[in-house]
Amino acid sequence: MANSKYEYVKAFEQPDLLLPNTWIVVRIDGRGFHKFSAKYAFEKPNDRRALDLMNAAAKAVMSELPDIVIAYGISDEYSKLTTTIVSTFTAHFVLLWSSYFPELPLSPPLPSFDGRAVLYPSVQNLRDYMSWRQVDCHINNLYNTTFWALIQMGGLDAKDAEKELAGSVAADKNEILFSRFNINYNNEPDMYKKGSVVFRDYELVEPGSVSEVVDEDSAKTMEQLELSKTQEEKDRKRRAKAIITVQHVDIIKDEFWERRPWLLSNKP
Ligand code: DGT
Ligand code: MG
Ligand code: MG
Ligand code: MG
Ligand code: MG
Repeated sequence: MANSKYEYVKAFEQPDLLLPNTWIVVRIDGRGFHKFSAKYAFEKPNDRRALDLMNAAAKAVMSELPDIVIAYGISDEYSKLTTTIVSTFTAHFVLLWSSYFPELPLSPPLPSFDGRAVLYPSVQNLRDYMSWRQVDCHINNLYNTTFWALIQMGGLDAKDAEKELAGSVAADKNEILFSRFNINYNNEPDMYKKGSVVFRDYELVEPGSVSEVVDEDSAKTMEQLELSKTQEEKDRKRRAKAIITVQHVDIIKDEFWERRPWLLSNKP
């Protein structure tokens, strides 16, 4: 293409580098979803359809981008590892909207998401990040469940409900739910209490076939490098074919990760 006097603007494109050997977390969050959820009258505090739609969009993104290892979602946010593109999520969210809200056609302002990439250099950092999101999910959901019970079942207005909960600890909220509204928080849906984890569940397809993970290329001959490239390609294909599952389980304890060694096995 011919040069033009305008071409200098290309120099403004700065390299946007992430670091090798780190876990890339891309956190996606609905923009202005406070208003958006009011516009479409999402049920409070949790709207099953809205959360199912978020999960469906996350699943679609993972099928399209096989490099993504795991995704975790709560409320209007979704955390994804590796080079996800927010727009893929948004595109699927919009495409799938009518399956979850058949009675409510979308109209402007349309849903959009912001995304930020954060690099975590160790498995411990990454696990702590995931734990942080799940703890947040628990704290927020216990608060919101109690807050909305006080309003919807207890007849309080928002201000009084907020006052009632000021300074309360988890045990107080459990007690309010149980003694006043006969709600045992433990019996609330796991999706609301624990959020949603999206990952490839190889156990469901080919048990035991995922253990050989390509190790560091550094000390290898060219031939071995060729081989590991093919292996990498194979891994990629297998990931693309694997079943993607959405589960509402504890990701803070070791058990989740120990049972699924393929999730964290290819980095230091
Ligand atoms: P932002 O992210 O700065 O653009 O602003 P927002 O308004 O998206 O705020 P954020 O992300 O801190 O909070 C998420 C909002 O979405 C919050 O107002 C609650 C709402 N939301 C998320 N999930 C549900 C749901 O299932 N039901 C209802 N009613 N609201 C929800
Ligand atoms: Mg935000
Ligand atoms: Mg938001
Ligand atoms: Mg949010
Ligand atoms: Mg491009």
